[in-house]
Amino acid sequence: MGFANSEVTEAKTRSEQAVPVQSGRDDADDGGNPAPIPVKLVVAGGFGVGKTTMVGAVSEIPPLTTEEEMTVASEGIDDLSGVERKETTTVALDFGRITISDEIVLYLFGAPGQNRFWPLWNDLALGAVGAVVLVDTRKLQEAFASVDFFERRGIPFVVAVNIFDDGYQYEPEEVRDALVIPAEVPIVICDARERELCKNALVTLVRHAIDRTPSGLT
Ligand SMILES: Nc1nc2c(ncn2[C@@H]2O[C@H](COP(=O)(O)OP(=O)(O)O)[C@@H](O)[C@H]2O)c(=O)[nH]1
Ligand SMILES: [Mg+2]
Repeated sequence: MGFANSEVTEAKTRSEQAVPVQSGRDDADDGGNPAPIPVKLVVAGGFGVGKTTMVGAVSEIPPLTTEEEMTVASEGIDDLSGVERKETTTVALDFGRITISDEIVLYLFGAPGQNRFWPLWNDLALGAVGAVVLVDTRKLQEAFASVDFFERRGIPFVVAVNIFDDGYQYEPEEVRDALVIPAEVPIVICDARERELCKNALVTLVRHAIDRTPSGLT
């Protein structure tokens, strides 16, 4: 929602240039097994929805995160409603890695949620096979921009509803209706702190992306 036309045009041009992630299959480890395919995924969503938490929960390497203490400088700029206990904020991105099979290793890029970082999202989306849009049901409306971003660029995405303790627990189909998510887009219930639930969201995304690609990822 609310993207300037010029930005959308530029992003479309860029995504047309994006080279689908392939690669690696010719490389072999010492045992002669093909190297896993690297797959780039983006973890997106509004400010404080749990992106950094998710990347940290699933990453098998220490997640690279560019968190900074929030300062008074962000007062009145970053919307802290619903995330009053949040003390740090991602100023560039989160990065993590998770191997989901012998054949596929996922590289996760957590996007910074504040509106002022939108220009960075275009670069993060380059070459991405898909995205997880994390949703906080207490602030559903904040998901619209992320959903819109990936829809406009034709990047496959899944919606992961991050359950917060004080949030109303909607059924996935209620979230689909509220956010006008197309029927083919998977919606999963998640807890960004739980590795297995996050992994499930990522596997669901990879399957969805493969389904959407006529020749699959290989
Ligand atoms: N109760 C609950 N808290 C969460 C969950 N995910 C994240 N949090 C907390 O919400 C705050 C914001 O999360 P963070 O990952 O920094 O959000 P980001 O801005 O999207 O990267 C942190 O204090 C997290 O500990 C969740 O699934 N449940
Ligand atoms: Mg963050």
